[in-house]
Amino acid sequence: MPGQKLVVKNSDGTFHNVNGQVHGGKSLWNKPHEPKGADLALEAKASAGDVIDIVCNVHPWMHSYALVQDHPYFAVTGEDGAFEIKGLAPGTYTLEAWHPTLGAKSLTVKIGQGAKGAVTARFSYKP
Ligand SMILES: [Cu+2]
Repeated sequence: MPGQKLVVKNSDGTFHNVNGQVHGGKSLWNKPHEPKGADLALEAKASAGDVIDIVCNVHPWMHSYALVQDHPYFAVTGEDGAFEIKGLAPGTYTLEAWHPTLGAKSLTVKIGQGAKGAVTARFSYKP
């Protein structure tokens, strides 16, 4: 969320760097992270809706994303694609599913009192 710090841990016995930038834009940080070093608490000067690309330049396969939201209702899917968002009041919501390559999908979801249900967002991909 805007103003929140991003904590990065390095429990590896290997040096990394933490290089973050707003997707396609400004650089936020490029910090060394010593093997088994202290946690880094990085201030993300980003706005709701921004996607932060976080890479390690030592190990190019290390790449993650942080999506900045102006509300606490979000989840990261598991390996099976499942997710859960708790604490929503009854109402109608827009659920946005985001994938770094396939983009975003928006779905309208109605939540009833005490309701628990399932919603599926499908992405298509043509190689
Ligand atoms: Cu690394």
